[in-house]
Amino acid sequence: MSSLSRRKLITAGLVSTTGAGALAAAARIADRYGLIPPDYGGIYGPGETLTYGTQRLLTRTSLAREFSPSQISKSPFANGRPPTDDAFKSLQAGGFADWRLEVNGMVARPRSFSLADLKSFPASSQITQLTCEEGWCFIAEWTGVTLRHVLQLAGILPQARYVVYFSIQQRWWHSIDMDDALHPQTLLTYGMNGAELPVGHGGPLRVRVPRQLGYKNVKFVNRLVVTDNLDKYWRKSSYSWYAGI
Ligand SMILES: Nc1nc2c(c(=O)[nH]1)N[C@H]1C(S)=C(S)[C@@H](COP(=O)(O)O)O[C@H]1N2
Ligand SMILES: [Mo]
Repeated sequence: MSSLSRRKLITAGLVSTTGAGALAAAARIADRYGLIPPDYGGIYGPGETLTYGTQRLLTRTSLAREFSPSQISKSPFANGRPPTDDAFKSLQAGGFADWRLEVNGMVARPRSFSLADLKSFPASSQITQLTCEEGWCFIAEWTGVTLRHVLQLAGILPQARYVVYFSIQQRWWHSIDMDDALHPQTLLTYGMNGAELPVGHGGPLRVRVPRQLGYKNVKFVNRLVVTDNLDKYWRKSSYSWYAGI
C-alpha cells in the first residue's frame, strides 16, 4: 500500500469515525491489514487496536527523536537493581567474556554470539531518550549493533512476526513486531555515553527500542526468539504490549 492510500485508509476508516460501531469497523479494517496488536482481547480491546493500528499506518518507519551531545543527562537514573546471583557475579568478574546471546526460533541458522562477536559487527550510536511509564526520563548515547543485523545473520523465516527478547532476570522479557525489530534505531546495546554499558543500565547487553516506553527496553538480554505467535511468550502486565511513543 502506498503511503497515500494508507493515509486515506486512516482518514476514512479510523480517524473520522466515532462511537462503538465505528470502533468495531476500525477493528475490522485493522484486522484486514494486519494491524491487530496481540493484546487485542485484553481489557484495552478496541482502544489498543486503534493506537497500534494508527501508529503502524502512520509511523511504520518514522524515527525517534535524536538529541545533541550537550543534551545527554548528567546523572541518568538506573531503575531497579542488577542481578545479585553468583552466576551473574562470576560472569561480571570475567568481564562478561562468557556471556552469550542465543538467537533461535523461526530462523534459518540458530546462533550464539559472544559480546566480542557483537562488537565486531557494524556499530550504531544514537542519542535518544529513555522514557519510563512512571514519569521520568533521561537522555543518553547508546551504542550497539542493530537488532536487524543480528536477525539477518540468523536468517529470519518469512512467516516470522515477532521477536521476543529475554533477560537473565527471569521476570523480564518482552516482544516487538517486525517493524520495530527491523527498525534502524532498534539496537542491542553494549555501550552507553562512550563507555561500556553499566550493569545498572542492563550491561552487558540491553535492547534499546527508542520508539517505545522504558519497560520494553529490557536489560541483561541473553536470548532472542523469533516467532509468529506470542501465546507461548505472553507476559502478563498491567501495561499494554504496544508502548509506542
Ligand atoms: N531486566 C530488566 N529490564 C528492565 C527493567 C528491569 O527491572 N529489569 N526495568 C524496565 C523499566 S520499567 C524501565 S523504565 C527501564 C529503565 O532503564 P534504566 O534502568 O536504564 O533507567 O528498564 C526496563 N528494563
Ligand atoms: Mo519503567
